[in-house]
Formats: sequence, C-alpha cells, structure tokens
Amino acid sequence: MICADFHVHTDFSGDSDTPMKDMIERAIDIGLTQICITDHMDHLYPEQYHMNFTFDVKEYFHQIEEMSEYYKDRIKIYKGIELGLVPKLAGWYQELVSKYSFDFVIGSSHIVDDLDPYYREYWEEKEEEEGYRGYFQTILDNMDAYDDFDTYGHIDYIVRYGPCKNQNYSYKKYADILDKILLAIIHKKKALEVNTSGYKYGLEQSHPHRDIIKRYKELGGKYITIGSDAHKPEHLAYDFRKISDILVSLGFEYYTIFEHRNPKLIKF
Ligand code: HSO
Ligand code: ZN
Ligand code: ZN
Ligand code: ZN
Repeated sequence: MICADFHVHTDFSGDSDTPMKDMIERAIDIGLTQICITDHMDHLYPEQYHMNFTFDVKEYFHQIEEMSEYYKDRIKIYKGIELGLVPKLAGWYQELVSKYSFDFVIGSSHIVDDLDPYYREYWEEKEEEEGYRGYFQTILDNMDAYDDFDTYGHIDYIVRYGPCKNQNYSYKKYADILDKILLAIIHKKKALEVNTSGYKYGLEQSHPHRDIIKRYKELGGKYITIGSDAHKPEHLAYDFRKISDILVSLGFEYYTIFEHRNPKLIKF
C-alpha cells in the first residue's frame, strides 16, 4: 500500500482550478495519510502561451499551514513545489528554494528550447525521435546547472505529447541518454520520481516506463518518490495499487517521502 501522494496540484497552479481543501478532503476519503502539495512554479514560462505558472509562495505557505492545522488529526500535509527548470534560471530557483522552508522540491523539465512540447509548434519540422531526445537532453542540462531539488519529475512524460505517443518508444531505443539521466540522478543522490499520470493518459505506462525504473535499480538507484500529478481530486493516487505491485516486483522494498528536505523511507 502507498499512503502518500507526493505530486499534487491545486489552484495555485496555472492549469488547475481545484481548491486545496477539495484535494485534501479527497485524500482523506481515499485513505491517504500523507499528501505533499507541489504546485507549478515555471518562472518566465514563454509568454506566447498566455499561461501564468507562478504563484505567491507566502500565500501558498499560509494556506498549507492553515490546512495542516485544520486537518491535523486526519492527514499530514507537506509543503512542496514543482520547479519548471531551465538552465539559465538556476540562480533564480536557487534563491527561491533557499528563501522558503519547503519539505520537498520536484525538479521538472517542461520547456525545451523556449517551447513547451505540450503545444504542436514544438513538433513541427521535427522527427519524433529528435523531439524526445531534445527533451531528455534538457533534463541533463538542468541537472548540470541546478542541484537544489529532491526528485526529478516524470522524466519521460514527453512521450504523451509526441505524434505517436509511446508506440515507438522503449528504454532500449533511448538507452544511451536515459542511462546518463539515471546515473546523474544517482550520483547527485537524488530520487527518481515515479509519476502515475501516464495511466490516466491511457499510455499504459508510468513516467518513467517500468523498464527505466528497472534500469535505475540495476544501476544502483534506491530512492523513488511516487506521485499522481493530480490536477483534479478524482485523479489523486491514480493507479497507486498498480504501481506498487510493479515496484515491489522490481525488488523495491521502500518508497521515499521528504520532510524538511530529508528523505524518509517507507515500506510498501
Ligand atoms: N506543465 C504542464 C503541461 C502544460 N503545459 C499544461 C501547458 N499547459 C504539465 O502539468
Ligand atoms: Zn500541470
Ligand atoms: Zn510537470
Ligand atoms: Zn506536475
């Protein structure tokens, strides 16, 4: 059983309109004992998309603290954030993270060469493989530039936006660059995020794919954080039973949560 969801969005994120209260009540209803709110902070997200992926962190902390107090006998609530990393913004993110007492920081890649692969434009005049490799390369570049995160988010979620999704995708095809990513995560003593949102997208895989989680273990990876990436209450802890079976079958005995930026191992 997994009783903690460590990747959750609320209406502090530009792409969610779920009040924090609704997310937390759903978490309690489905039996979670711990939840980490990780709203989007994508500083200087490209203007052309007319989205605001930033929020007031002071107000965010205030709201999480209020909820923590109100629900303290029912659920433990952690203060997280999902950073939309870009190498040139490493200093800005570093300052933000050192200014506030987060429990947990997800480093994510959402932008490649000033484009969001969520939109079609990124895929124009590009083979799918080039698009996927470009995304994987940003993960390496972000980890070169920036160190102050706890887990790297959804490392292959790019496959949900490609022309043929994950039909032509496998660990083997991208093993060269995926191994570099996994080794960087391990050398930096960070965690690998296992994000179950792929199942919700009908991809029949988590992010990353099972074969990549398997490879992470072979290479010596130990820390795994687990999150649904829910933007709506009904997606909280999505397919957690399925992913716990997979992780246990791969030989993982523990998953990891973070409190005050320190890892805590929890038995499945
Ligand atoms: N960063 C989002 C993807 C997105 N881009 C939504 C624009 N809108 C992943 O949660
Ligand atoms: Zn989002
Ligand atoms: Zn993300
Ligand atoms: Zn997210």
